[in-house]
Amino acid sequence: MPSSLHRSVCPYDCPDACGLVVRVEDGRAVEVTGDPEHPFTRGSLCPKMNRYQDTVHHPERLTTPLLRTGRKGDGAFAPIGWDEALDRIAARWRGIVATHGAEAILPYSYAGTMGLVQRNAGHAFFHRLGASKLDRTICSPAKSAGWALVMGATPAPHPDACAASDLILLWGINAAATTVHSLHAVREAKRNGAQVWLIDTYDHATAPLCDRVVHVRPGTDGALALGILHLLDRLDLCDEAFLAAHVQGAAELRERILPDYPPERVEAITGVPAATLRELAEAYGRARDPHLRPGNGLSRYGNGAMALRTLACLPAFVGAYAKPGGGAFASTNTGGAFPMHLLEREDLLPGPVRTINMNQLGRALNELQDPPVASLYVYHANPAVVTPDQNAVLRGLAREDLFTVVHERFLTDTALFADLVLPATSSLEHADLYRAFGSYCIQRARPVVVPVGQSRSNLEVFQGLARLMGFTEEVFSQSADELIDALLAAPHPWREGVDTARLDQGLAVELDPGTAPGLRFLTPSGKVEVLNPRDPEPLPRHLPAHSADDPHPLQLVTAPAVQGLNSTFHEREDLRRRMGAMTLLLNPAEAGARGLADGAPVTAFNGLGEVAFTLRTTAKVPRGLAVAEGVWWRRFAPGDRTVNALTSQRLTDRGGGSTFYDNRVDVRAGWPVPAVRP
Ligand SMILES: Nc1nc2c(c(=O)[nH]1)N[C@H]1C(S)=C(S)[C@@H](COP(=O)(O)OP(=O)(O)OC[C@H]3O[C@@H](n4cnc5c(=O)[nH]c(N)nc54)[C@H](O)[C@@H]3O)O[C@H]1N2
Ligand SMILES: Nc1nc2c(c(=O)[nH]1)N[C@H]1C(S)=C(S)[C@@H](COP(=O)(O)OP(=O)(O)OC[C@H]3O[C@@H](n4cnc5c(=O)[nH]c(N)nc54)[C@H](O)[C@@H]3O)O[C@H]1N2
Ligand code: SF4
Ligand SMILES: [Mo]
Repeated sequence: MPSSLHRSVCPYDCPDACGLVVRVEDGRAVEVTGDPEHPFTRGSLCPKMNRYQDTVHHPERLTTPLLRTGRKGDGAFAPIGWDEALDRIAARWRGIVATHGAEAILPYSYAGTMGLVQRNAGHAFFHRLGASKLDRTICSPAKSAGWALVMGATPAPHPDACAASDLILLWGINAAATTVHSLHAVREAKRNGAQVWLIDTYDHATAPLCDRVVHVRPGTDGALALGILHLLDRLDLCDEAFLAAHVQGAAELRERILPDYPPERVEAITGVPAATLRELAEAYGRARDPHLRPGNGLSRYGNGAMALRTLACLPAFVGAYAKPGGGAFASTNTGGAFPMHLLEREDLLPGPVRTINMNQLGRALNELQDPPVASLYVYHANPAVVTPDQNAVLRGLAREDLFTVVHERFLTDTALFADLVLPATSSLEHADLYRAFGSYCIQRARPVVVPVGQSRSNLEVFQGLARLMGFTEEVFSQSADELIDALLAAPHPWREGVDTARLDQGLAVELDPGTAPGLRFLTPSGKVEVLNPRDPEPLPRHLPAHSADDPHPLQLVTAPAVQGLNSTFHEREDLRRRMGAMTLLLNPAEAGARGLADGAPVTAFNGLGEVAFTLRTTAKVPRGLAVAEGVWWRRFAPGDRTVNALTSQRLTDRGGGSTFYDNRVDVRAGWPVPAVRP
């Protein structure tokens, strides 16, 4: 069989944005491997993407538009044509606009695909329509906000810089699951003798790679960082010259805040023994090039932005921001290198419209008035399972008067509630421009197979709807390639040296943000702002998490799974098999105290809901903690609900972010009698 090789990009919401090599035979992708020429991927993929062809050509891919024929949520649909589907949407929306105004229409999307064009394809349309805006804050805005309060717009170092470090702190990050390729440089550092510490809530897949694992009580990292700073100060391990020249507010932090965080008090807050804290502070203070890699986990708390802000102070006190392998890597803001306004088109808004925080979809669907949410349009997102407070979300999705459209590749839990389901292309079937947030790579992808069935890309669907709604602006008729060309045509300093010929051939190229370690801090003062005079809280301190006074005995950490990516990949039987059952991990002592044994059916519950799990007892999880890995589809769960029935709609201290890990539960034996759906 004649076969051909094509370059593409992993489209998923993962920092690595890997380069792919796709073998195509007879119009079908038959093999997907990591691109050896991609500087970050280096020829290897994670377990999820190794058989991407099985997702692309999965027998359950949606192939035609579907019209609901049963009750909401039942999943009874009949195929219809595209013209009829789009006509129905346009007609319903015209009616809603006439009755309630366009703000009664709410788009809901996040990051099913990270390509700049397809991900943002709905913005121009919904702005032109005057629909409610969606605040897309489900992931890590608190991390970004907290970091920026100290570091401003200072770019992260090159991701491989930490290979020159002698001490790496992986802080609240399961890199072996969530950013596999960042470990190339970590392993290189280890080969050169570096120590790697993990500061996390439990021993996950990354723990075996680390020399030391420190368990911190969830939501208390701010206190831990302040405890380290207290000891650095007391042990005379600070870089006074760096502090004097490049840091604003070190003296104020030392005077007003650090005295409150002696080791004994920090131990009481964080659960980290004072002796361990001292070892950690000494290791950090004495290292030549200490490197800090904070994940997103610790920011998904009521105090999440403040926690990150406190962490960002650590490298300042030891002068690590100026050292070649040192400093900190939060994420790369590569999106900033493109004129996103060309896609977003806020200028098309007819006037001011309301903004709805995506984490509070449950409240929006059930409680908003003047106008209510009369129509929900979901694309590349799966809110029925990924969004907090699942019971509220499902109750909202079940409203018979809510007109819901879902554009998807699979009949997800959200699609089951749609009035109309539209089939979406996969990344191998459409063009896009990708950028990473864990490296500085950008890459252009062209379609390598024709669309499966009658599936259409996000851009095509919005352009079809725009025609029916009578929108005539040029952005509604530009092809994906034209939009990509426009994004690349606008000059940006980070792209000045980029080899455009390589980019055009589909190869990855690296942006140059000028990140060599230096003393250039892109903050208003030009210094690292330990004291930020523009924030109502000018200095970092430890704030309690939301759940600190919830009487349920176990903190629930709802961490990422190795074999899934949020709710993506659950279509794949091979990966599901490797994941096994939907489990709740508990320390054997916590299980024993409740008379529960490994493998038992259990129910975790709190004031928001109850969820059935299979119990796994493991010493990898400390006492006081329950861990649920992955965001499961309801049909593969032992009960009718998945983990987000236990997480709340409360927001972070800054950035309006999700608080997925800031919840408490208790656990009892048995599974609940199946509830009536939804
Ligand atoms: N395999 C896989 N890869 C993924 C994803 C996935 O679901 N699966 N998701 C993708 C997405 S959307 C994102 S945003 C990134 C996220 O990737 P990361 O940046 O790694 O962040 P998280 O995975 O959310 O959090 C990682 C860790 O935070 C820990 N943690 C939770 N609370 C605390 C705390 O209070 N303190 C400390 N120190 N640690 C805490 C958890 O135990 C968990 O191990 O990964 C992406 N890649
Ligand atoms: N409890 C708990 N909940 C979490 C998290 C957690 O750690 N714990 N993580 C949170 C995080 S970090 C994030 S980022 C969110 C992610 O939430 P979502 O962005 O909703 O991500 P996914 O669950 O991956 O769902 C994406 C969907 O997009 C579809 N899709 C893929 N490509 C395309 C396309 O080109 N077009 C269209 N129309 N559809 C496409 C896929 O089939 C998939 O069903 O989940 C959050 N939810
Ligand atoms: S590591 Fe991330 S970017 Fe790379 S293939 Fe896996 S999911 Fe995609
Ligand atoms: Mo995310």
